[in-house]
Amino acid sequence: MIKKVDTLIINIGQLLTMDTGSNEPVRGDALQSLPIVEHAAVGIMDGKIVFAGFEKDANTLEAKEVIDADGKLVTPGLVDSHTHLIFGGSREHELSLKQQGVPYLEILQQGGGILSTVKATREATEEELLNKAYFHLNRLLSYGITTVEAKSGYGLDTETELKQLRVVKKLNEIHCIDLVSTFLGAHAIPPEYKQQSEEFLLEMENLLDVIKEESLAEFVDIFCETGVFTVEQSRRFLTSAKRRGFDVKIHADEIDPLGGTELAVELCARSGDHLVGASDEGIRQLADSSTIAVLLPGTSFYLGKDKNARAREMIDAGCAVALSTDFNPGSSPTENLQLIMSLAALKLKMSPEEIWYAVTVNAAHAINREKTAGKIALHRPADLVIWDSPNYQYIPYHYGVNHVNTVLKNGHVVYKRGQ
Ligand code: IZC
Ligand code: ZN
Repeated sequence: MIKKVDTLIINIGQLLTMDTGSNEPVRGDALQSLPIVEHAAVGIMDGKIVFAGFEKDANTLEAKEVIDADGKLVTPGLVDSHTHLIFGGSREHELSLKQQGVPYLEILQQGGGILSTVKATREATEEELLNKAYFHLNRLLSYGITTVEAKSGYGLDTETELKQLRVVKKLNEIHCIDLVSTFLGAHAIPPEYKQQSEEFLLEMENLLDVIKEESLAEFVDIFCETGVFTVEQSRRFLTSAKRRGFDVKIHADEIDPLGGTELAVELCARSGDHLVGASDEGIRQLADSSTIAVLLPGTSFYLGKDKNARAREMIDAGCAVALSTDFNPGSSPTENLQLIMSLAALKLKMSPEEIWYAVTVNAAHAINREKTAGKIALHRPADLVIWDSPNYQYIPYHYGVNHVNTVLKNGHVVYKRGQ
């Protein structure tokens, strides 16, 4: 019997469905193999996947539009689970400080770093922030990313934090990328609260109710770091957020090993992010938990650190690992998640299979989108990428360039190379 579809993608050399048949994050032995169909086709109807399998089994499908993938690799749209997308200004002036060896946290202590972006973000209008973030979203899309988490955290006052969160909400309405919003009001201590971190945290805590009421964020995050917020402050702040029904995330053990990894597990956080200084005990606990380890090797690279997150030990212990750009104007100014995949191979010693799980299925889990993003499977949104590549190993191997040929979001072509 003939079945009508809107779009049929034919002549797919390798189809990486990432459809493991389970709705759990992928860890342990399951990371060794990928669900691949060779000589495949994908059928799309009303923006959803209605067929994904061998091309020879697709001959009952009659399509309005046929896309010839020319033997290329097709995968789910990538998921970027940790970005600081909404910001004013930029920080290229800090590059020479970095070259002189001034540490990231010292630049912050001197009123630069995050606080320089806070100044620019406070000065920007909502429309300016929207236009700027829209530009970066287009670039993320061009790199094959169809779902993006976006944090606030460059306002550090009631008005500007809400302004940033409203921009995320608006972008989610007007841009084809799906956005997931995170409130990171506890990102740094602003100058007007110097030496008064408790009072500042109280102001941010008071914002939680309005953020909930207006559905401005799904997650609450905190920068648990030397000179920023302690483990005890992070525990209190995030517990208060959980009580109000938010899911939580933590910038944990990014620079100094404070025990943020253990706190993420204790609070059943959806993710612990960075984890460069995670202790042996932290890794052991993480492996036994549902918390996703979101690793950001672009940040270690950009900050010139020799030390990276111990991805091999985490994966070998049984942790569920995701990878993300950490796109932000200070410690990781890049929208290129493919470059992060290369760094994960070269610096974190992750295998291509582990890397693909980390930018699809596990990244979707890190932001509570495991039911809609990160897999090509029946009834799911047709978010897919056709790559200028013969196989999946090629993407982390050939580094620093964009391999995307075509991106489809909800079944529509939204990006094509050279157009
Ligand atoms: O703007 O520096 N680590 N927050 C915590 C960042 C990096 C973003 C920034
Ligand atoms: Zn971050």
